[in-house]
Amino acid sequence: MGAKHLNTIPTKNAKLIKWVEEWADLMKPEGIYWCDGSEEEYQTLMNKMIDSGVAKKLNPEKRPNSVLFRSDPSDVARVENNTYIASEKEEDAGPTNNWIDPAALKETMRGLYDGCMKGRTLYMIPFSMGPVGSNISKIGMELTDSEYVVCNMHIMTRVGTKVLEVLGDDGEFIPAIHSVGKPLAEGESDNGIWPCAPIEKKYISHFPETREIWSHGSGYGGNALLGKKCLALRIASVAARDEGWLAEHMLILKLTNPEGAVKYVCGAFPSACGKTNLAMLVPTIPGWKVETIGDDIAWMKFGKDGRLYAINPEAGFFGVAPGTSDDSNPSAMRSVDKDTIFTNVALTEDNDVWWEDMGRPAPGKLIDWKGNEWIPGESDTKAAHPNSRFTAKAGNCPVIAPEWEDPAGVPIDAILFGGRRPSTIPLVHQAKDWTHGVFMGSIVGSEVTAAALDLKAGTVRRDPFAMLPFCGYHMGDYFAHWLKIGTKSDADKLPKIFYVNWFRKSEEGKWLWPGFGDNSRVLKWVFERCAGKVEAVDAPIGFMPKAEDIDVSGLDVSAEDMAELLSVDVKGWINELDSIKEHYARFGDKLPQELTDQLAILEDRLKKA
Ligand code: O2Y
Ligand code: MN
Repeated sequence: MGAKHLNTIPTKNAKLIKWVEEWADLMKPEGIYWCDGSEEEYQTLMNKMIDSGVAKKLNPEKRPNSVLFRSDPSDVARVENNTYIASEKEEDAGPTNNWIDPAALKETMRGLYDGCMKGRTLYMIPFSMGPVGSNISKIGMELTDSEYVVCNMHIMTRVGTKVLEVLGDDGEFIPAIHSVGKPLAEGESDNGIWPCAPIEKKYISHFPETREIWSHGSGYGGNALLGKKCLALRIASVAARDEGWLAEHMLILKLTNPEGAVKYVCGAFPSACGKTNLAMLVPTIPGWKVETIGDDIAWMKFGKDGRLYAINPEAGFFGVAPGTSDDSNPSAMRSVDKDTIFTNVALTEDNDVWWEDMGRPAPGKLIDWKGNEWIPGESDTKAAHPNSRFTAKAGNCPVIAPEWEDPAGVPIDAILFGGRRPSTIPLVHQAKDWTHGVFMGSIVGSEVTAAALDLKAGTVRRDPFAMLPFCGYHMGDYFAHWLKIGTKSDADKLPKIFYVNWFRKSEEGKWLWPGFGDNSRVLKWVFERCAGKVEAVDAPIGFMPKAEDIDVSGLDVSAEDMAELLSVDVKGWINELDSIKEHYARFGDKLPQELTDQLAILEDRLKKA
C-alpha cells in the first residue's frame, strides 16, 4: 500500500496519477499533497517553515510578506560538476557537458531516491513555463519534498489547478523529480537546519531523449527549482532543436523612443555582466523608456508573419542580491519591497535584510548568511553570500511591461550578445547578417580577472550564447540549429544581431564606459539601426556606429575615450583569432562550416585593414 493522498486528486490524467504514485512508492513520503497554487497554500507552507525555524519572517513593516532562508554552506549555488546530460550517446551531449550513461545514472539515482522522503510530504507541483495555455508554453510536473521549492515555484512559475485544466485527461507534461535527499527519522524535524545531502549525493540530471529531469541532494536555486535552468533551458533547448524554435538564456526588454515607437530586444550575457540590470535599465537619455519582459530566459517561435516572437517562460526573478542597489537597479529594489523570499543575505537587528553594495552601510550589527554575528568594520567576511538571492514576483516590478504575459509573445527586433571584455571588443558592433550574428554568439565570453581556476588573467573564457552550462545537447549542433533558424524566414524579418561591451578599460585600467543607465545610448543606436534610420560604417568586424550617431549629450566621457570605444583594435582582434580557433577546435567536426568560413572572412578582413 503506497502513501496516501492528503487532499483530493485534482486531475483524471491517469498517466500523471500513476507517475506520482510510482515515485511515492519508491520515495516513501508520509503523504502526497497536490499543490493548487493558491495564496493560502503559500502561506500555510511558509508558516510551516517559519515554525520549524528554517525560515525567518522579516519585519512586516519594513518588508511585508517576506522571509529569509539560510541554506547549508554546501548548498549555495548551481553545482555544475554534478549536473549531467545523460543522452543515449555520449557524443550527443558534446564536449561541454558532463555525460553519464542514462541507465547507469538512473540505477544510481533510484538507489538514492529509495526512502529519500521518509518523514516528509511529497508535494506534486503542476506548473506552466509561460502563460498558461500559450502555444509557446510548456507544462511541467515537479514532485518535491521541499516546501521551500513549492513556495519559490509559486513565484517563479505559474502553479496549480489552472495548469491541470490545460493538461486535461491525456495532455503531455515534462516530469521533474526532486528530493533534498534528507529523510527524517520518526519524530525528527528540520529544527532550523536547511535540509540537503552531501556533495557526493547531489545529482542534477537531464535525460534529453525522454525529456526527464531528476534532481537529488540540493534544495537551492537552479538545482531544485526545476522549471528554470533544467526545464526552460536544458530540456527546452533539445525540444526547440527538434521543433524548430529557440530556448535561450536571454533577457527580453521593451524599448520605447520619445515618439512612442517600440522595439523588443533580447540579450544573452554570461553571468556577472548585469543582465537583470539591463533588463530593468533606467535610461539617461530624455524621452526613452525601457520596460522588462524577462531577465533571464526567452523562448522564441516564428509567428505566421515570419517574425520571431518571444515569451518569458518565468513569472519571477531569482536575482543576485549583492550589488543590487538604488543606483544599479532601482526597479529590482522596488520589486523586493514585499512578497519576497531572500536566501543567504544578512539579517539586520530590526529584522530586515542587508547585503554588500546595497547602496547603504550596514545599519548596525548583523547576522550573516551563516547565522553568525557580523559587526560592520570588524568582521572580515561577507555578510551576505556572493550568490545570495531574492525570489520576487515579476508582477511587483515597477517597470514590468504591460504585455509581459501576452500568450502570443512579443516580436523581437534585435538580439544582443556581450561579455566582460576589458580589451579588444568595441562598445557595439552589428552583424552583417544572421550567419555573422551566429558567429558572434558562438564566440561570446568574458575575460578572466584574477587567478580564477587555472586560467591566466586576461584569458577569454568562452561561453557561447551564454548557454555553455545550459545547452542540453552538443554545442556544435546547437550552432547548426541557430544557422538553420536563419534560413526559415526572410532576412528582413529576422532580428538584427549586435555585440555590445560595457566593460572596456583603458590601458591604465580605467573604465571607458559608465554603463548602467548610459547603456541606453547604445540601445538608442540599436533601435535606430533596426528602424533603418541611421547609416553605419562597414568595418572589418561588422557594422560600427559613426561617432556622431552615439548620443553623448550630457555624458561625461572624453572624445578620445569615445574614439577608443568605437574603434577597431586590429592588433587585438588578430590576437583574438587564435583564441577563437582554439575554442572552435573543441567542437570537432560538429562545428558548422559556415562558422569556419566566418572566421576566415574575419581574418582576411583584419589582415587587409
Ligand atoms: O546559483 C543558482 O542556483 C542560480 S543561477 C542563476 C539564477 C538566476 C538567473 N541566472 C542564473 C545563472 O546562473 O545564469
Ligand atoms: Mn541566468
